[in-house]
Amino acid sequence: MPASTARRGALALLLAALILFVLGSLEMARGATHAVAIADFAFSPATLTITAGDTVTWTNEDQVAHTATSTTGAFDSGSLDHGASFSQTFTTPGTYDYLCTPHPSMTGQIVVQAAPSAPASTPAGGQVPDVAMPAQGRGAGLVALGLVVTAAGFLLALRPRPARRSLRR
Ligand SMILES: [Cu+2]
Repeated sequence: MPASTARRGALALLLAALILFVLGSLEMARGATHAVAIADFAFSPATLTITAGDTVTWTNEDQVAHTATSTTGAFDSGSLDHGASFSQTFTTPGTYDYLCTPHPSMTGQIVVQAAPSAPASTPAGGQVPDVAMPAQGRGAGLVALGLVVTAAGFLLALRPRPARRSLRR
């Protein structure tokens, strides 16, 4: 019976869908990454507002070395040469002031806002807040792909197939 072949195909697709769902969920939980350029003896943007769980990556575009050093000891990039980067993930909401150790007049600020809890973040009107969340979007894309693969699995399982000689058992 070709039905067993179809069932195996559907199982394989279901497994693929499961993997996509898991990857998508992980991606959504991981948070976005934001870039801060260190250029012309300044941090750009000087103030960056992110969501808890997001990561900030500083990249030194100047020829001289700079640092991104928290004024409270929360993080320290150490000396960053031209082209070097430093990444820091912020999990605790708050305002994080930082400066460049060799050039203390270079200052910046990371504002970390609490991550909205999923159901509570949707206003009563049912509108999803219009916030750019690259990682969430990518994760949602994977979940959507998982849905499509699941649908394909069902179609494959339900589709009547002509008997095939070599696949018979
Ligand atoms: Cu500097």
